[in-house]
Amino acid sequence: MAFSAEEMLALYRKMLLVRRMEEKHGELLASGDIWMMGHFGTGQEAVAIGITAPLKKEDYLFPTHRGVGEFIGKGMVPKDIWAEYYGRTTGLAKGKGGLHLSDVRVGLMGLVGSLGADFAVAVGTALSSKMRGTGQVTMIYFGDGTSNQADFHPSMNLAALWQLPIVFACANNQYSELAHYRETTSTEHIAPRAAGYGVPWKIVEDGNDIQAVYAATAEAVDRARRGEGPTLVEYKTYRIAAHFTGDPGGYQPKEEIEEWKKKDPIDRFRARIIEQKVATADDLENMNREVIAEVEDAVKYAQESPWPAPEDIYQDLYA
Ligand SMILES: Cc1ncc(C[n+]2csc(CCOP(=O)(O)OP(=O)(O)O)c2C)c(N)n1
Repeated sequence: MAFSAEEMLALYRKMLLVRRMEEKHGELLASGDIWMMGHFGTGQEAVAIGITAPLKKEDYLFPTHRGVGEFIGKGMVPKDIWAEYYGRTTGLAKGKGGLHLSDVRVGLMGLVGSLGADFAVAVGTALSSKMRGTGQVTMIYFGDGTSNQADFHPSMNLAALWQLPIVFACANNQYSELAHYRETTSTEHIAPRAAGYGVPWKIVEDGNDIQAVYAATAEAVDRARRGEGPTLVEYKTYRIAAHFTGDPGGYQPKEEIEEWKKKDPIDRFRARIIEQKVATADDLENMNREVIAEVEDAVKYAQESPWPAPEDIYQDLYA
């Protein structure tokens, strides 16, 4: 499977946008302009953009807390992200969602605070689309740490039993909060656990290669769409960023971080684009400038948006 030149550039632009969005978030936090903390996905952009690329707008995606990658990938636009981060009325949740972004117009279900609580909900949307015969696929994206949450298991079981159109997409970035994978997880890999439930699985050894991520995911999404049931795909990658913006670090060996910086998925994709003469370094620098301008405009939009009124707290309540 090879991308067309147009697809390569579109995916590269999305990866850049994710990186620039998160860098800007870090700057705004440092300057005190925003107080919404972030869990950046630096180094994981190939997974976030590669897994969302085979999805259609109407497919459901249950996202993670790790940055804005899959939100951008699924089609949420920067101004809607910033308006929510800034707590303004123009946010899609009118500023009440904050970090817990959602955009149901593009199939982005809400980011849950209690990790793993959405496995069963994702089985629910998959069951719903199967019963309604809509052809929609559900994808639930989660980290290696979250795969140890209890709901993972009954959800895999029911997804297999009912042959639901769902893809379990696990980014194994080797850390769960401040603990290394080996300190928290009994098995070498996550994906083979699927076999216990009769769910096909795959490991993408190089999760920093967007083409490898895309190819494995597209196969799983197609299977689901053909009505052939669930798949679990695990992507091996690395979190170059700290766990969250208040994390003092120190538990990831410096040499390990440096090694992974050399495998930066954006740098690698950029090199491939230039090598294949899809674009020149100058073209890509122009694209970078456009992306920075897009981020700046979106931030400005949020900064200039109105604050909610105190009485708005009583609006949109279920009870
Ligand atoms: C049920 C639950 N337990 C603990 C937390 C706190 N917490 C937030 S992020 C995180 C790490 C999750 O690790 P992983 O799933 O591997 O994703 P990563 O952060 O590495 O992207 C934890 C434990 C939480 N949000 N919910």
